[in-house]
Amino acid sequence: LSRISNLSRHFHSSDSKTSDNPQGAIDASGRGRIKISSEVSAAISRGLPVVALESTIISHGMPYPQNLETAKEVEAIMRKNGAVPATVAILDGTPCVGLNEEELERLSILGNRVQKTARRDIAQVVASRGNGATTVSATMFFASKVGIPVFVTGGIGGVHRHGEQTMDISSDLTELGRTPVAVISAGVKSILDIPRTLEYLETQGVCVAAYRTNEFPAFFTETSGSKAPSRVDTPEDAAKLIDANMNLGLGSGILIAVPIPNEHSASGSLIDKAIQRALQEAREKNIVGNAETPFLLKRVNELTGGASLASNIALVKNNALVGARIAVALAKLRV
Ligand code: PSU
Ligand code: MN
Repeated sequence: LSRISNLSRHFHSSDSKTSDNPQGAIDASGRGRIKISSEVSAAISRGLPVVALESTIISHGMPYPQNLETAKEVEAIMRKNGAVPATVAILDGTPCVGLNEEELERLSILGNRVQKTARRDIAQVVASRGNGATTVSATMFFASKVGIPVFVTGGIGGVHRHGEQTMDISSDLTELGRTPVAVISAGVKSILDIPRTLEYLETQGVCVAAYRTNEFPAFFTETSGSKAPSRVDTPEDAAKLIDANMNLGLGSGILIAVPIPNEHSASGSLIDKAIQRALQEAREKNIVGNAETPFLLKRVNELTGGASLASNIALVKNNALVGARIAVALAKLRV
C-alpha cells in the first residue's frame, strides 16, 4: 500500500498549503507544487478509487459546448460507479489535480487558446504562469506524482503516418514506457500508423491489453487489423495486471484498449474517407508537429458532419465506466 499513501502524505502538505491560500497562487516557498483538490486528496490518502482524466481532450479534442458536457458526464459516470474523478490541467501556472465545475468551464470555453501541454511543455507553462491543457503524457506524469494509478481518456497519441521519416512519435508512447500508470483508451485512431504504434510500445516495454477482444481497437472502430499482445476480460483482470506491474516495480505503464461499443462504432468507410482527406489537407497546409492531431480531429469531425464527434463522446463515456470499475477493483486488491 504504502507507495500510494506515502506519496499522498507527501502531497497532502502541499494541498493544505494551497487551501490556506484560496487564490491558489504559488508563493516562493510553494513553487513547483501540485494543487490537489480536497476531494481527490482525501480519496488518495484513504486508498479509495481515483481516476485521472486529461484536459487536452476538452480544450483541443472537442468543440464547445460538447467538450464541457462530456467532461461533466464523464465525471458523473465515475462517481456513480464509485470512483473519484481527477481532471488534470495547469491553471495560471499551477498544476491542478481535480478541477471544480468553474475550472472545467473555464477550460472548455478557452478551448485551443489554452496551451496544449505535453511532458516537454510542462516547465515552460508553469514558468510563464500560463494555462495548459495536459495531454496523455503530461497527465500521466502528474497522476504518477500524486499516486493515481488509473487514467481514462478517449484515444492516445501514437506513431504518425510517415513517422519513419518525420520521427513524429507522440510523447504519450515514451511516457507509457517510463511512468507506471494504466491508461484506459479506445486504442489509437487510424489517422496514425497503428502497426508501428504497437511496435514502438513494445520497444518501450509497455504492457498492452485489449479489453474483451483479441484485436487492438482503432478508436472509431472495434478492429484495426492488428492483434493486441494480450487480453483482459474483466475489471478484476485489468486490476490484477496493474497490481502486478506496481508490485514488481516495473516503472512502465500499461495500455488497456477498450473497443468502442458496437452500437456507436462509426461507419468505417465514412470515417476512412474523411481521414484520408484530412491527412491530405494537413500535408498541403504543412501542418506538422503538435498541431497535427488537433487539426485532424477537427477536420474529421467537420467532414463527417459531426458523426465522429458523437462516436468520440460515446467511447469516452464507455471508457469512463470501464476505468471506474478497474479503479474500484484495484482499490479492493490493494487494501
Ligand atoms: N487522440 C484523440 N483525441 C485527443 C488526443 C489524441 O483521439 O484529444 C490528444 C490527447 O491529449 C493526446 C494528444 O495525448 O492528443 C496527442 O498529441 P500528439 O499526437 O501531438 O502527441
Ligand atoms: Mn508529435
